[in-house]
Amino acid sequence: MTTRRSFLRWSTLAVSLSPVRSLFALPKAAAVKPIVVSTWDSGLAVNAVAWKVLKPGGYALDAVEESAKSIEKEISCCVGLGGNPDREGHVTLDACIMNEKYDCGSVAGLERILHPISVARKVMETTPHVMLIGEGAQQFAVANGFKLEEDKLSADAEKSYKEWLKKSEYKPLMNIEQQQGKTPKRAAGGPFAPNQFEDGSFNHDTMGTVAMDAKGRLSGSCTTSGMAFKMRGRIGDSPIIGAGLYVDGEVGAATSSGQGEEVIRLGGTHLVVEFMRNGATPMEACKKAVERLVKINPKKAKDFQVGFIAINLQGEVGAYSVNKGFSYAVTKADDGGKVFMAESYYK
Ligand code: SD4
Repeated sequence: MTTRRSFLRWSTLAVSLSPVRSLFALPKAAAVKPIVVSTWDSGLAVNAVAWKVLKPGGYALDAVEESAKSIEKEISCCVGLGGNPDREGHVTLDACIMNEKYDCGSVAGLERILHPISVARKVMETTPHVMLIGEGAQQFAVANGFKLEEDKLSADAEKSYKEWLKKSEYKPLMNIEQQQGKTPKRAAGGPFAPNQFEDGSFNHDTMGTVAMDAKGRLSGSCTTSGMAFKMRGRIGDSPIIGAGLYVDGEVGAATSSGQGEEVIRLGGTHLVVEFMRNGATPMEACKKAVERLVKINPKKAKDFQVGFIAINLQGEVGAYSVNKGFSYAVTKADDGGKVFMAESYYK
């Protein structure tokens, strides 16, 4: 039994040993930086754009904006105006951005604007608000010089929308390749997301990017056209700070992709960052957040996909998903980048 006296004896000893321990403590490994991590195989091409900013010493915030823009303008892809529409045929975009000082900006349900991520940054830098939606967001964009694009679906989106209209069934089985029974075009580094399938159809993808620059400043961005054939007005996790993206300059950054509703009710990326604050590595933090998600969804979790990626101030990387098939790209130290398959709760 520990008596008060023996406790005091041990604690005194521990205190007196601590300078000795710190004398022999291993020096902390230098942080890996700059570094950039993005969701999906298509994250590799996106990282390359961020790297052009990070390598010469640029700001992580500029890097994650530029990288998001590079995929938003990829009209044959599923982020940005080329993406699938809502069930009434409108493409509505969600995006947010955040830096290491808790500055953040977001737009949701934005139509006919090519770069929602840059509008989100404008909201962050020039307004007293964090989030603008729909018509107001579009008005703000136009007032700030963003061009109003034509109201038109991309050829791919038009094809899948017509196909979808035949049954009009909303069934987002995202990235669970086994269930879809289709082969993904997994062209690492290519412009296509892994859930564009050989037959040309695709489900939605979100580009989430987290980066740390050479000065150790963290930032993140998240951009998407949201779930294919969603209800008009539906907003997912991607533009919601703390759900689709969270950055804490003292801890780390995280972003997510997948079924937005599930991420929102978990407060997903904020949770990942809080796990890191309490000592978890990015990998452990992503895993713990996914475990929590499964715990609150014991019956449903097998049928939806959510994946988290995270980095911390040491430049350690983590990723974990509910179901198989969530990939992510890591670029650091001028290594050209690499795509990894995240571990998943259901194997
Ligand atoms: C959403 N999280 O709108 C987004 C969709 C997504 O891969 O991530 N797709 O809910």
